[in-house]
Amino acid sequence: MVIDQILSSRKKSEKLLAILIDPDKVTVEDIPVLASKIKQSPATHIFVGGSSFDGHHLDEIIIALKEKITLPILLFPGNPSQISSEADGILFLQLLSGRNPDYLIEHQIEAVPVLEQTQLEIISTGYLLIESGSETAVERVSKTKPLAIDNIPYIAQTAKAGEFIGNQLIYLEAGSGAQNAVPLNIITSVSKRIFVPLLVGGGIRSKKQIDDAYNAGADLVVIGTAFENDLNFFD
Ligand code: 1GP
Repeated sequence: MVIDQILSSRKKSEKLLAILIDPDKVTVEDIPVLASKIKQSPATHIFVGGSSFDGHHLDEIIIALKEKITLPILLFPGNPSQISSEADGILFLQLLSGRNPDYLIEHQIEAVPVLEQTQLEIISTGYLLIESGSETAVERVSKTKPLAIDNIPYIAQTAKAGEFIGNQLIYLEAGSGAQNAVPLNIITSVSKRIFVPLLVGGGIRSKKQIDDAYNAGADLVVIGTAFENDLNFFD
């Protein structure tokens, strides 16, 4: 199980890295080159998903990836149309930072009949959108406001509530292509407060930022845009 691997890495203080592929921005023909670059990178996981993707060629993209790479592939869906039984698992997200019932429970209910037809490993993930300088796609699509960066106790408390609810992971998200990544003091406060693994992503553009996020307490860092814009990012 992917969650067991993540927990065991955390125990051993081994840091993890997910490359996020937005299926809206790639074609099946792009996958061989993309896959060989991922293979050369330090990535430990592949996430697939996007804020507004309609799911049209998702199976094909994942099948093409699996032909070339053995890394676990987790769905990171923006909506219930982004489910593919070809993946290994799904981050079953709850947007805890917002108060839009669609993203707190409605989409999750809608996804159940589809998920029941798959063997996907379902990983309950509390998802917290953090203020990052300007409006991001997640904010626009989910119609929710991010948590203010000056209210760290509230952010940590929200993450802890996610853990109490039963989330197996907590994800601090600045938003794809965010102007500013999640501040390091927020990563530290949240990581000290929770026992479940902490994922951090959004607006991370350099290897130093990745290391800083790890040192601040992130167990897994997610890189999307930086790799999308430069396939040699990890060279
Ligand atoms: C977005 O956290 C991910 O959901 C990755 O963000 O595209 O900015 O790397 P970037």
